[in-house]
Amino acid sequence: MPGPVLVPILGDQLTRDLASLRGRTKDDTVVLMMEVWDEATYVKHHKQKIVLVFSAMRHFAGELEAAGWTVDYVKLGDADNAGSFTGELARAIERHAPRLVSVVEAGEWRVREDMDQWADKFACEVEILRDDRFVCSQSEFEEWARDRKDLRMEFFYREMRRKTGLLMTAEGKPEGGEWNYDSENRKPPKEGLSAPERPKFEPDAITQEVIELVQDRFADHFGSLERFEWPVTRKEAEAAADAFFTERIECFGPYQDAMVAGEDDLFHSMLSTSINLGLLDPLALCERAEAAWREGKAPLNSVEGFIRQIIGWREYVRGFYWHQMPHLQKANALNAQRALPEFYWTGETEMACLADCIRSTRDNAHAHHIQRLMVLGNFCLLAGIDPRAVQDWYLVVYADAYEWVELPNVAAMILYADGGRLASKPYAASGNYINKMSDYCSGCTYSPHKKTGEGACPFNPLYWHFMARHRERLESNHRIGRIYATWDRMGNERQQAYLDSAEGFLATLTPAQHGWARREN
Ligand code: FAD
Ligand code: DLZ
Ligand code: SF4
Repeated sequence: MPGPVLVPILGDQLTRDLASLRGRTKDDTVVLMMEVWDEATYVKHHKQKIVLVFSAMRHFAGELEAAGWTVDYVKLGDADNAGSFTGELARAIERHAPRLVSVVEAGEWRVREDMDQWADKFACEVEILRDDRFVCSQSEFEEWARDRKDLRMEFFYREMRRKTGLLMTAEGKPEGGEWNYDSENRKPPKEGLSAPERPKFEPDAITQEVIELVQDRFADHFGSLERFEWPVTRKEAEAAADAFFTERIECFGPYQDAMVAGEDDLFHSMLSTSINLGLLDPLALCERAEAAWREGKAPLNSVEGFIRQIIGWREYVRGFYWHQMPHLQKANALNAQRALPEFYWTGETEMACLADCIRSTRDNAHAHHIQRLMVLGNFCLLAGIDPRAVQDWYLVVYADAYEWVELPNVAAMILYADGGRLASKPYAASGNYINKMSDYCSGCTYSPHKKTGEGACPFNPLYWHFMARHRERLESNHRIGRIYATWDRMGNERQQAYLDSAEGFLATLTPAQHGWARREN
């Protein structure tokens, strides 16, 4: 009798519509799910991320079993757990003598490199299937990127709109006449701006068991486990999506870039953890957003903004990741060498904006996009923090972090470490931007209006320090080069005051002491 088909399902592939399950028969298939030490520790993930992934895996395995599938589930604490996907697959092959191993390609380079060895390593046949949960295949992205010097998201996004038909007229034009409604978005927060509370999901017995495991085995990892409120099943994720589409999408567009102290979610969907795990289908979410607009339940600027984040940015960074790997991990076009400051782990800084973003990161394993980009990221860019240290930090601290999405956002979007393949200019900003888009500055020791010296917002001198040290590279950039006319007009004394203030501030930074960094293989 030929053996069954063995279908390994990784922790971020939690959907019954996975290519490796589709078309399989239940009596001829063994699903393999593995909690392994390697994945839980290749960086010291935030405790909530480990709880999220293990709990979602355990719930998904239970749902498959209830639907009649045979699931071989290896828990972290099982005796003889080999600690790695390859080691666990070897043991499962011994147990089940499968005729075929059928797996969907891993999202991350690190895991895919291991997976590519499986066919040679094991005696049975191994097939690696394309992950068709993404709208754009890698070959399509490569085709689009071929011969393009700059890989701008906006043009890629228009291709995805045409491909999916989302927000397109019968004549093939963008609905409303524009591809993008950013001019109606990007509103600063009104005084007292606050959003309806999103649904919070109480840990059930399965999640509670994982929380105890994480408290026991991962006590030295970053982050708080006081609250754990993430959806861990498809049903919960759908309830989270329902709440977004009924209560928050209307203001999503206008306040996409706003920041309010203590308002950790604002009008963001908070769906990235569920989308990345496989609990929600990204295209179905976009279709739902479009339907809300067509039914008059949500404005076009919000709906277009949401769809752009998903079939634009999300698809684009994934294509960019595979297009630029493995060298993207080491890219450092601006030669940034400074150590990450200790306060990125402790939140102990007098800069109110950074303190609030780090608090939210620690408490929720989440910060919203503009906090990641224009506060946390902007600081690392201006201060010249080593990209590897910044990458590791972002990979550790967010519950939605996987390298395929984290790395392009960090290396290329915030740090310009790719030299401008992704962004047409560095996202560099002074305190003025943060003051305009948030209420942080009113509660800060520093003043955004003071440019240099005691009490000046550190982003102000750091901004000019950054511009001055990268003049050679940036002066010819048509989107930012004009800033040097302002710098030149300042005269030596003022310029020196900026540079001295920045140097003085940088000298106060304590380098991170913790051993949070990526484990060396
Ligand atoms: P919303 O604001 O509601 O947006 C809707 C969806 O669009 C998100 O759920 C997400 O799937 C997608 N999206 C939005 N922006 C991006 C983007 N820039 N790249 C890819 N997808 C996007 N997102 C991750 O999923 N994992 C990461 O590790 C991650 N790291 C980031 C690091 C940096 C430096 C920056 C600037 C952004 C990063 N993002 C990452 C993108 C974005 O910040 C998060 O997707 C978003 O904050 C998740 O919250 P939300 O679901 O409420 O998003
Ligand atoms: C993030 C994560 C963690 C912490 N642990 C596991 C695990 O033990 N088993 C598993 O299958 N997946 C885990 N994941 C998600 C994987 O890291 C993710 O599937 C791969 O990185 C994708 O390449
Ligand atoms: Fe942040 Fe500067 Fe505003 Fe303080 S003054 S909150 S450091 S931008």
